[in-house]
Amino acid sequence: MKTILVTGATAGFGAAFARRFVRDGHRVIATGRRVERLEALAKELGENLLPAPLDVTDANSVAGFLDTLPEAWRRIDVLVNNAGLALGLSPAWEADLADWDRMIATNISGLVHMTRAILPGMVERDDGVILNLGSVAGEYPYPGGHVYGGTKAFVRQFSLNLRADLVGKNIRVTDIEPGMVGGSEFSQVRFHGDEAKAAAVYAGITPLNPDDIAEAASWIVSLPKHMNINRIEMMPTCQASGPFAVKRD
Ligand code: NDP
Ligand code: 8X3
Repeated sequence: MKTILVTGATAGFGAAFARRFVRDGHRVIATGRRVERLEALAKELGENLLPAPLDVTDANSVAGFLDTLPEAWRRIDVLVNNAGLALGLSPAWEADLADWDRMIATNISGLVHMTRAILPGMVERDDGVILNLGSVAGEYPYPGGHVYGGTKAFVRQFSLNLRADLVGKNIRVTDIEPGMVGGSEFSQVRFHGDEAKAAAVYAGITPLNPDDIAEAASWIVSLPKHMNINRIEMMPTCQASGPFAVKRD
């Protein structure tokens, strides 16, 4: 049984990870800002789910987080840096700077601070797995992707650079890079609660769903210590990369 810390477990992938890991026989520390959702998850999953409210953008809370946990839950075997968001899809020159700042604070600073808080214990024990939620947006540009894609490119390179420091240790790092995934709150958040715009993203397609991503995470966590999956990129079959955009007169 591993102790798995999941950030952003109140919705989407994070809730699916919590359910899947508990089903796999592990125990999960579920974090996020919406406390009532964490409590509902604890009620659903029982004693192997510890609800622990945390805003990853609050550097002091992140730095002191381990000390707030019951003693028996402080040895983190797996860190899932899942909390993240996209905000807006308008062209860069019209984008809201506050949206850009919040994406950077959550997807980059939050993830980096969580990693810095948990990694020393893993190094001390020479044992651990870090799963970072990147995205195909970190690899393939698209209009309106500007800062969101930039944050996910950071997540990919940070993940690979962590491995460069950790070479030879039994600490594995994977960047999970999904394409379109429905059934989470990702698009509602991106469009600031506009349900019609969010629904239009998945109209007429069968996207991946959070359980598909949890399937990959479950597999990675189950692998032997000598195996590191550096990156795993996945898309629904209705999605593929396109040609370069060329503007002709
Ligand atoms: P959701 O919006 O459904 O879930 C996001 C989670 O992040 C929520 O639990 C939310 O919890 C949490 N969160 C957001 N901000 C903070 C914060 N400051 N502190 C703590 N938790 C926070 O999105 P998804 O499940 O779809 O996305 C999960 C991850 O996967 C993200 O990093 C996203 O970028 C990435 N991803 C998503 C894809 C998709 O198509 N859905 C594809 C590729 C990658 P709360 O609000 O309660 O704090
Ligand atoms: C989420 C996938 O294509 O909306 O990271 O950026 S996409």
